[in-house]
Amino acid sequence: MPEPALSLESLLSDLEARARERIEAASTREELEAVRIEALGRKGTLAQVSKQLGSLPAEERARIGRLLNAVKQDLEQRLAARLAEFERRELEARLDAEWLDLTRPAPGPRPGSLHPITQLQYEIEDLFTSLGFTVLDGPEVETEYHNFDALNIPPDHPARDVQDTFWLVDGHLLRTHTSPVQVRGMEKFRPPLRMIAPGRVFRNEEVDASHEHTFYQVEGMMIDREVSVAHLIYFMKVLVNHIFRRETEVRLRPGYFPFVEPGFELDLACLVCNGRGCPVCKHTGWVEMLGCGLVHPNVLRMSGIDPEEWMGWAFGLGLTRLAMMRYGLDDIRWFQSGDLRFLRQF
Ligand code: FA5
Repeated sequence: MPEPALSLESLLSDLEARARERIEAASTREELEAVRIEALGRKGTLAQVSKQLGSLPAEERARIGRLLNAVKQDLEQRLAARLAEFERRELEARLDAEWLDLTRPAPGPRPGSLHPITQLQYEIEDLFTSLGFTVLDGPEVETEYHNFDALNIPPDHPARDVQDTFWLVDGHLLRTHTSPVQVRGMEKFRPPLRMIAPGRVFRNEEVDASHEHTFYQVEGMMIDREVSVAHLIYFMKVLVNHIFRRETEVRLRPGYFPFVEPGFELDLACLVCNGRGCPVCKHTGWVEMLGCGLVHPNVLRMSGIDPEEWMGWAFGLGLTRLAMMRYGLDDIRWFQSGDLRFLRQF
């Protein structure tokens, strides 16, 4: 009869030793849980031993029973201690990963910024006001007279077709350029006159990488007694060098605008591809930046200025195009995309 008790005793101590070893060796909660189920579960090894107690004599049953309880308690304590250790380590790892510096200021709302075109416009305004120019504003919904007639573009003039116009039902139009502000400036102020007029213009034309239907221009005009093409070129150079803060390659070529004579177009070496050719410059290496020239005597006369006494130069700069070159942007449509990923860069 003592046989089974002895073998149960040694079985228990074997079970305990093995379970202790596995508890120590467990490296995850899952491994620990597997040991618990195997040793202490309803069908576990201790439960199997417990079933055999009934066949022992009363005294032995009590002794082995106490031993069994002691082993059970010991394993339960070891499992709980190991589990607590895992939990502590997991918590430490989480605290490390989710570390918060409570002394830092709260992030708060992200500050906004001016649109890149507005920033460039303000820079140009600052430059020209420092050179004695006044900044003028004009309406976006214009009369046909100010947009065309007063600029020496009569109704049947082919130049009207060049700038595809959005007409309104009441006979007004969305201005196709900022040149009508020249006319308004001449009507309001007497010469000598130095003015610039930044603003939004509209053209009913196909949109592509370098053409928008709605874009920005800056008009500039100077009227005085002794004004020449040399002045005009000087101011254009000052403008380009100021914006790009370095010598930038430009070319001047003859251009036709009914409101100037002679007329020129100024191109900028494409800064998107550095002149190698890309969709922005239509693979020419040059981007058309502005039109300019000496104000036509008819334009002066129509605004009540005597062309025998006064002369002037004027330019109309593509501000949106200039912004593209400034930021090396390969598509003009970004500016009006409303895409915050784009806008947050400025
Ligand atoms: C004019 O608008 C004339 N009013 C400029 C002028 C003023 C000439 C005073 C002489 C004296 P033009 O249509 O070329 O000219 O446009 C001027 C500039 O606007 C162009 O050089 C170009 O930089 C820009 N531009 C023209 N069309 C577009 C467009 N669809 N999208 C973006 N920029 C454009």
